[in-house]
Amino acid sequence: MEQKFPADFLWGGAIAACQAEGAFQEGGRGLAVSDVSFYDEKLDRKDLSRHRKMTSEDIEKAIQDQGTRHYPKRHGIDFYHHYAEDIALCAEMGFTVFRFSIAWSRVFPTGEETTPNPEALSFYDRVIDEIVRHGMKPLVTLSHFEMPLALTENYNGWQDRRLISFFRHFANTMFERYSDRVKLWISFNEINAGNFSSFKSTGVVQDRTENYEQAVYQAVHHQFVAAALIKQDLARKAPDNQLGCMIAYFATYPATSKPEDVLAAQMEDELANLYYTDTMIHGHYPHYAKRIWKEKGVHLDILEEDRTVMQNYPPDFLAISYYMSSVAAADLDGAEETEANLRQTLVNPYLESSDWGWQIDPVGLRYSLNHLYGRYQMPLFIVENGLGAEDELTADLQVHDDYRIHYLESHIQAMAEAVEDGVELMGYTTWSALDIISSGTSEMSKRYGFIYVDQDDFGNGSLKRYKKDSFYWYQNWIKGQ
Ligand code: BGP
Repeated sequence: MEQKFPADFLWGGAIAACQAEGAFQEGGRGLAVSDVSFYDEKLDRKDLSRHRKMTSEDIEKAIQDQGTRHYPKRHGIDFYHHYAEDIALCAEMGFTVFRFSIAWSRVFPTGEETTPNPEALSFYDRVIDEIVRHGMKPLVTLSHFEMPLALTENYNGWQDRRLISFFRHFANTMFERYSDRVKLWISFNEINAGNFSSFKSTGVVQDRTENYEQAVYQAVHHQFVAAALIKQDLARKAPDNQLGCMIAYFATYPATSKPEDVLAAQMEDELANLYYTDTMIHGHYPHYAKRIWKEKGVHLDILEEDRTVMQNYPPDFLAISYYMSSVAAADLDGAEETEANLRQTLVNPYLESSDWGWQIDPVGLRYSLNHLYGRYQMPLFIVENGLGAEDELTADLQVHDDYRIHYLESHIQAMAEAVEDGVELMGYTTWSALDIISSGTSEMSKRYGFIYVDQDDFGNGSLKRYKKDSFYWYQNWIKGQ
């Protein structure tokens, strides 16, 4: 590939604390919502529906569990102790940006403390200093599906307006401590996950509320307000910093050219994606929101002060994760549905799928970037894109992941086309820099990294890191930029 990107384009990779850090009972960390996700060896990789719901019973069982189930996200890949080695490996690939998240429950174990945990502050000092020392820019996600479990137990998560002040205190503590070295921030990872993985993203437990839709939409409203408030705070504290908003973007195609299917695709795009970005970037709810609320029986509690801060403090950039595209139809009439993806969708007969049923669509990435840039005229940043696959470590300790190289090449090619189309793109952090625990299924065997980590789905292994073929491919690609 000959594509050239702007000289200041950022190349890198991403991880998340709840999938990589581990050390869940070390350094003063409190339990996070991710700590109750267990690995289910009977899981159906092509049906995430079971994993999207978390019941009070599951939570209690996880808290009381004395070893009947395995909770991989509590251990991650032990980034907590391997961070220097892992960051050095990323620097060796030539990364100019490294995306990671700060575990809220490590800094504020119950989410309600006023004083932050000093061991957490010094841990993230060390991580950030390593990243900067290696000449990479830190890109920090403040909330990546890892909020303190206590906030779920005591408030049913973001359903309660008091989460805004708890989160604001956490964000400002981070800005005060790190905004001299961290210049790029993301408020909420995939804020639209509030609707497709509500517990992970908002801490709302379905069986603890009468009207689940109401609870979830209200929770997301509180997150919109919190994102605007911390943008106001950051602008005052560190005007040279940038705060982005983020969604998982699902390019949505009509199943046929039947007008009803085209309308269905437009409405699915609004419901799944644009409801979030329109609200955060335009600073107010879009025209179609009222109909969505009416049809779902939702009556949001919106204060005047909410409207004011949302209108006055939009984000600086729009970050997206992009893995797949989806298909919508006015009526299913025999269309094949799949629960494999992050969201329920129809199968696209023109696309190949990963072993987990995620529909691979690089053209959809170019479509998505043009669609979003055309709508917002705001700099975009692809902060997740990658292929989950069951990699094999050979006897001579190699991983021949040419399928991942092909996936990434085709998506980078699509990005280059979008840049040529005139889209302003800040950078690209692949998911994931190293093999880490899967967000949706808690598998270790669903690998995304350039670096193979020796660990199985039950946490057995040496945790040794091995460079895959894609490590050298990406190193060479970045060198050529
Ligand atoms: C996104 C999350 C990431 C990442 C990705 C891949 O929703 O932001 O944390 O995990 O999904 O999903 P999975 O790990 O389930 O394959």
